[in-house]
Amino acid sequence: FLPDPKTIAVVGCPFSGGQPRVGVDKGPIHIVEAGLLTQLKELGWNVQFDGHHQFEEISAANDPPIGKLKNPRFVSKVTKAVAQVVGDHAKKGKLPLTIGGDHSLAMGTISGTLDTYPDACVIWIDAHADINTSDTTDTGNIHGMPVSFLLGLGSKVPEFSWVKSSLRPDRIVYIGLRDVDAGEKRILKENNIKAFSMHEVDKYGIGKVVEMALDHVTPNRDRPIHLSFDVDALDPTVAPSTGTPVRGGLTFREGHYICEAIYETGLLVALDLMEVNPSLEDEASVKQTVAVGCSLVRSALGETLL
Ligand code: 5AB
Ligand code: MN
Ligand code: MN
Ligand code: MN
Repeated sequence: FLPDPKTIAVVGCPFSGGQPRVGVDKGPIHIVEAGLLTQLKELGWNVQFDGHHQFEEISAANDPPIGKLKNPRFVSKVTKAVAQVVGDHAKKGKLPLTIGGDHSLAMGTISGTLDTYPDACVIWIDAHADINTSDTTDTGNIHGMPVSFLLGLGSKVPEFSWVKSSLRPDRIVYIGLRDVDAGEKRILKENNIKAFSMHEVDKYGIGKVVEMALDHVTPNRDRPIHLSFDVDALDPTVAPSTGTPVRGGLTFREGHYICEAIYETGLLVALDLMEVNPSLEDEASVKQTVAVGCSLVRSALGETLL
């Protein structure tokens, strides 16, 4: 889908309004400072980086909850701008790499992808399903909801009416789930959404799971793929510095294998790396998590072991 010379447009999103823990907004700054852009150039990509995405804060005082949703105007404004930027890059034939920031940003990134490639499919790597609706959420944190907005589920929230809600339930697949709320389990079942939890990863092995996931969303291997990778899909021993760690996650190799296998399809058109929080845990953990984030991205963009 991408014309030569192949170009990555890096969109750094220092945004944390979709969840309560400070510091996840520093994720993209650390990842870029760790040298990711040079590493991608070494893989043969043209790399375009126009600086981290700038936005104006909306203070909590001016942004009271809408229903249960916290910081709704701020999240809406930032993710809408991100949708525009990602969509613009994609329409110019570039591969947008969005570095978060919290996972509410995926409302924007995937809206931008769907606007460009209406038949795109989504591969969502996460400990969580992020499919709470404005009705089912217990926390009100929007980083736990982007998928429901993209599928058009739950009560409509006018503030988010701009979100592309055209994603079909059979065009998304999950890998890595292990902390799914009761209401989310119901939504997954009711909408027949394919999900490979850590149970299936244990049972079948990651190679088979990725193959089954691809067979589900792109049986003929012809649809554009948007990969949204929440670093908390990895086990906390592998990626400790993230806001919502859950034990029993993907190993270092399982995470990288997913990225390598998706790159090999030649169908990847957009990539998100989300939820790295450099203010959590000790310095060594931060370094480790940032390094793992960079290497996941390299694997998804063509780095091979041999
Ligand atoms: B993340 C929880 N389901 O809705 C909620 O890290 C957690 O982007 C959401 O996957 C985790 O708040 C969101 C309890
Ligand atoms: Mn998560
Ligand atoms: Mn997530
Ligand atoms: Mn998280």
